Amino acid sequence: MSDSLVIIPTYNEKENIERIIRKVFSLEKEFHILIIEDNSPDGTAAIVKKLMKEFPDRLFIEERKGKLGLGTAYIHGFKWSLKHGYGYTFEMDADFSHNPDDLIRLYNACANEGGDVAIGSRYITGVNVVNWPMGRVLMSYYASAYVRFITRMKIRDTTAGFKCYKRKVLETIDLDSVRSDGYAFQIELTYLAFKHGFRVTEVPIIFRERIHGYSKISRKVVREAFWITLKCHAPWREIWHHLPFLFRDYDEFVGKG
Ligand SMILES: Nc1nc2c(ncn2[C@@H]2O[C@H](COP(=O)(O)OP(=O)(O)OP(=O)(O)O)[C@@H](O)[C@H]2O)c(=O)[nH]1
Ligand SMILES: [Mg+2]
Repeated sequence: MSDSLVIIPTYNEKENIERIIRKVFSLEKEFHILIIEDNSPDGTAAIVKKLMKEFPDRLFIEERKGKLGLGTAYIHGFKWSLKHGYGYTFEMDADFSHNPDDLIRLYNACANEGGDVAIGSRYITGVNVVNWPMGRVLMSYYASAYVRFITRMKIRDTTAGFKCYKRKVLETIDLDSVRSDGYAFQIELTYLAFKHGFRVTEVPIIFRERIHGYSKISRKVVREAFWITLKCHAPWREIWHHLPFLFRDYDEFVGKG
């Protein structure tokens, strides 16, 4: 039995999925993997199921009917992890943007160095992003600066999707209240941990653009991140209640809550 579960959401990752699974299982620490598969048309699920025969007690899959988004995929995975008794739950992309070797550093940050949430951070020592177009680097960097400004969290990389959560964090957060997706989901979860007084630490990582497969990020995901950040911090909520015409997207992405 391992104390650590790595959740990997997948949508059309047939070029990456087998390699990433084998890489995680080759690490010196034992990790289990849960794939949250959204009925990828490219047959990702079949590859996972074939590998489950080779790794019956370490590799698991949860299949959903269609592409339901990253946020709900992780919430589903978090609940699964709590139910199955894991002490440490990780978020990781399937596309090798996150180096699986860094799982051990994230684990140590929580298990041995006092963190409750560990974030694999691109922006601690300058900008550690390889092969991203400049526009994307700037967007991500300034998105984090924006989130820092609004929420007052002292975190350099707030949209990162490479993370470790201690069990007590996922037990404390009301997972059913989280409704955001994509980057906003990462911001919201980090903010909720911070608000509950958990210690959020950052571990420097190098992030690489995917080589195989294609990106699923959309413009909606970016806009949503903007609104969810405002929603996180109450004084700003007051301001936008008085300017409804400026925030036409609010209801669509955040709702009235
Ligand atoms: N289950 C599930 N997984 C998803 C969904 N959208 C994206 N993913 C997975 O989430 C991870 C991150 O998605 P990416 O498309 O790489 O998004 P990104 O990293 O912001 O974009 P790139 O940097 O261009 O790769 C990958 O493992 C995807 O397969 C979804 O709707 N459902
Ligand atoms: Mg990616």
